[in-house]
Parts: sequence; C-alpha cells; structure tokens
Amino acid sequence: MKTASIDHIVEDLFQAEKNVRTLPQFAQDVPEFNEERAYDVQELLIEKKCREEGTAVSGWKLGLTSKAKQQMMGVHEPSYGVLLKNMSLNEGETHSIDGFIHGKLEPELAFVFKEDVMGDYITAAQIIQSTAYVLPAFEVIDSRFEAFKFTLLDAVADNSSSCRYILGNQILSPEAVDMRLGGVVFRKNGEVAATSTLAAVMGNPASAIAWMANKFAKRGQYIQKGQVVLSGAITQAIHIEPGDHFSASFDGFGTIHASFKTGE
Ligand code: OOG
Ligand code: MG
Repeated sequence: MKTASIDHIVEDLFQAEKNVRTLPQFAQDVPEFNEERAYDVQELLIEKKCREEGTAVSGWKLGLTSKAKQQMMGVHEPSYGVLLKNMSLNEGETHSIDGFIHGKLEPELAFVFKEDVMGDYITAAQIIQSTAYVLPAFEVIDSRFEAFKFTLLDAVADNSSSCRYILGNQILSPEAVDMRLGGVVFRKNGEVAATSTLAAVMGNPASAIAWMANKFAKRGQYIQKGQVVLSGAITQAIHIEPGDHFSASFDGFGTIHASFKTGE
C-alpha cells in the first residue's frame, strides 16, 4: 500500500475531527488495507495531533471489549487507541458538545500505572501488580464516520473512536476491587439507563489490558509508568444531547458525574 494513500487517510480523519464533520468509511474500498496499516494510520494521526494541537500522549484506551460488541462487529478481539492530554475533561463539570460529531458516553474503569509494562506474556495478575490505583471514569466516544458505522479497521484508523475522557476522584488499590462482580449503575437524567458488572469487560478489565500489553509487543510499544488506561466500556454507550446529566455509581467507589451543553 502506498505511503501517499496512508497520508491521505490520516489527513481526512484529522480534518473530519477538526471541522466536526463525518467521512464515509473507507477500509473495505482500499486494497491491502489490513490491521497493521490501520494501526499505522492511528500512529501517524496521533503524531499529527500532538504536533498541531501541542499536546502529548497520556495513555491508552481499549474498545470492543465486550462479547456483544465483538459479535456485532464480527471480530474476536478488542481494539486499542491512544489517549492525549487534551482529551481529558474535569469530573463534575458541564462540558460543551460543540466539538463532538455524534458523541456518546460510556462508563469505564481506569487503571493508572506505577511502572512500565513491557513484554509479550503479560497476565492480568501482572497488570494488577503494576497498577498504582484504579478509578471510575467516563469515556466520550465519537466516530468520524457517517452514522457511527464502520468496520474494525476503520475504527482502529480513527483511533478507536476516541474523543474525551473524564476520571473520577475516588481511587482504590486494584486488589480492593472485585474485577468481576463489581457493579455499575449508569444513569441519564436521573433514570437508570444501564446496569452491569466489571465482568462485562472480557471477564475482567485487567485481562483486557493484558491483551493490549501483549499486542503492543508487535509494534514496539509499552505501557509507561504514570499512564492511564481505559479498560473498555462496562455498559452500552449512550448518545449525548445538550442539557443531559449522566452519573455512574461504581461498587466501592461512589458516583461520578458529567453534564453537557452547547456553547463554550
Ligand atoms: C468504538 C469505541 C469502543 C469501548 O469502550 O468499547 C470503546 C469502537 O472502536 O468500536 O471505546
Ligand atoms: Mg470506550
């Protein structure tokens, strides 16, 4: 596949986000586009965003970690994307949706690392051992593709539909959290919108992160000390409208909040 076409895809994705407009999905129409090329696009897109937006990498995110979503996309593995410092929003504040194309919100468990994680036989237990603390989080996902419709390769190129993330304030040692039965109640405007347990994320969110750490070995990447990793959505994602208030209560942690409006 030609470098020129990779560069073209990177530019289209960058401009779509910047100008808050959608693109048609492309992966099925580009001969020789495969998983490796999709992660190449993601990497170049992140380099461009760091350069042009004056930001830096803060961590990683997983996508497609639930069986239901994998079946929907016809895949057997999750995907990952990069978190940047300028994607971070403060918990409890009211955020503008003006930069979102068709943003959706989802509760996740965030892991913050106390040491680098490198290698290709990483286990969930090693992930837990390398984690300084875990905390509840929201992820705003957004897709640069029309109608939020894409194949796995389109989504990987689009940095796994990343947009913003919001970390809660309550931290726990990962050993203090039941990574399977820990319950989550997700509310929109006071009404329960979804309920789930942490097992929805590949049986255990630490297993999802171990999958990513092992996948990294192929591309010479690794989880770095101080980085945050979002484990993947615990419930379905819910479309955000201006005026919406969301909360997510996590077993043992308390509740995190996010509100949205139009305008700056
Ligand atoms: C959308 C992003 C999914 C999650 O937590 O599942 C995601 C996608 O790539 O399908 O952020
Ligand atoms: Mg997510």
